[in-house]
Amino acid sequence: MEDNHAMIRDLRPHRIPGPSSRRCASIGIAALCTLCLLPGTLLAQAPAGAGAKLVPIPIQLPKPMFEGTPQNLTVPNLQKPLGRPRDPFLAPAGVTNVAKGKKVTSSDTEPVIGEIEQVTDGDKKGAEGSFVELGPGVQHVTVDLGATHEVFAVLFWHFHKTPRVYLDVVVQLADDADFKKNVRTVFNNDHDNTSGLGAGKDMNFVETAEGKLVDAKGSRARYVRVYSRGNNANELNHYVEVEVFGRPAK
Ligand SMILES: [Ca+2]
Ligand SMILES: [Ca+2]
Repeated sequence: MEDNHAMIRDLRPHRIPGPSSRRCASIGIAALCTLCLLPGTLLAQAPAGAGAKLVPIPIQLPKPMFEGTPQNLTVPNLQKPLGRPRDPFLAPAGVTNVAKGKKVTSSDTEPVIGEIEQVTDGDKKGAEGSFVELGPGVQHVTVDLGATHEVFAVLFWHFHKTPRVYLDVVVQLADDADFKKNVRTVFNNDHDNTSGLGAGKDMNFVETAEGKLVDAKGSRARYVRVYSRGNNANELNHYVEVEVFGRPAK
């Protein structure tokens, strides 16, 4: 009997942490449950149209004109080159470049070199003869998609013969050719509002054969406009190509 009492006494201290251990276990289970809920939470935050099959947009890149990371570019707020190919950009299956061959207008009606039609002619080569040169200062090109489209991405090449940074780049979508109706800015790196379109928070970037891809998030628009204000090498503005990945709006 005495041995049994001794055993019970010995057991008592061990019982005390019991409930606390169970509390710990409960907290642990609660934490696990919270973790289990997280994927559901993330799904709830997925963009509208979730469930539709997303595939990489069919980008065809031109041949690079230079290799490696550009050096000695003294441009503020400059995005560090990725050092590897850009990740695929996903959009609903069937989204294509709807800008190809479409009508283009420009703030410069008499380009210094080339023709404004070159902006959507499908030629994306970096060589001489494959870009249009617009005058100095703030200039833009506007692509008319011909009808309202769901726009998922705007991809453009100013110039990629040598590494360059074009200044005060702004990309806008609108319902009308004059950019008065339902204007939306999807990219703006004019951080000090030099061009008067509003101050933007996007970073400056080095032009390469990959072009600059801007997420337009499926916005509905007929007109796509890209602004710039010269580049780090001269005051002129250039365009090799502007592509708009989208599909006709239903
Ligand atoms: Ca072109
Ligand atoms: Ca500026």
